[in-house]
Amino acid sequence: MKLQTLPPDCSVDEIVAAIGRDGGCIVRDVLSEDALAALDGDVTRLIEQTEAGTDEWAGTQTKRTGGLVARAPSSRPVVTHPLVLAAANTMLGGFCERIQLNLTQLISILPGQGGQPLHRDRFVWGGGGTSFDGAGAVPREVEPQFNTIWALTDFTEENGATVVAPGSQRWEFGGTAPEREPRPEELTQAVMSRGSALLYTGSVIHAGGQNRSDSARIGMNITYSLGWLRQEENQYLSCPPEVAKELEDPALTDLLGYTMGNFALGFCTSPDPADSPRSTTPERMLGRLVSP
Ligand SMILES: O=C(O)CCC(=O)C(=O)O
Ligand SMILES: [Fe+2]
Repeated sequence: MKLQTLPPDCSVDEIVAAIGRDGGCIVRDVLSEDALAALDGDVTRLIEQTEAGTDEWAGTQTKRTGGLVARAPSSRPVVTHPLVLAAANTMLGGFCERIQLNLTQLISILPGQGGQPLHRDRFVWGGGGTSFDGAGAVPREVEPQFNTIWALTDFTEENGATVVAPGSQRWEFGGTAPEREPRPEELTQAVMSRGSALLYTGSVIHAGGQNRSDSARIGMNITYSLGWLRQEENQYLSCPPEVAKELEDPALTDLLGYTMGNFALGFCTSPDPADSPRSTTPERMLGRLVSP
């Protein structure tokens, strides 16, 4: 069974329907040539500077490069892509008042890298280690995460296009439910052209593919989560206040977490002895709101 591939002008409803059914879908050719060229500039440099992983999970023939909002300005409009954000808000909005950026990571799978262990990304919030369980502290019925992998090279069967088990987001898991490993015929690969995106939930079973080709497969993994969960990539360290306050798009600053998650979630106090120690909001601390 294959994932549905939607055209770049598809609607949010089409995306949500496809993900509801299969756990993921591809939207083809979303990024313009200009956006891709800008990304190439940042990405090539950053990947060159990155060492390969040290364990089976990260991949010893895989380079993972994070902190993209601060270090790759070309990633910023991708993080705030309107179609993706609308789909993420639709799928997660029932479980939180505000979604947040969860992770930014270039994943460059080098020739010779074997397949990554199959998993549900939601396992990070507990429940199953690197297994398929992943219900953990977040109730099974609550979808904590909305994920994207943007193809910066073509994704092919040979070079390690993401492996997905369509429909596995609906399989029983968590609590006492037995883990079920997908059978080979239940797996497909997100074969897509450069500039396309794989969109998928935190509950669908998937993995990075094996690279049997002679060149790298480069994807940009950008994920979002419910605003009341701990972010997988610590955005306050990866994009600290002095960088965040210079960002042009307030929507991006909000996504990083420099805003209130709801009326009481995420307030703060200035560490500067010259400032008042009264509790305040991230917006005020970053100088985005000047009133008291
Ligand atoms: O690189 C990929 O295609 C998927 C990687 C992945 O699933 C992960 O690192 O959690
Ligand atoms: Fe994953």
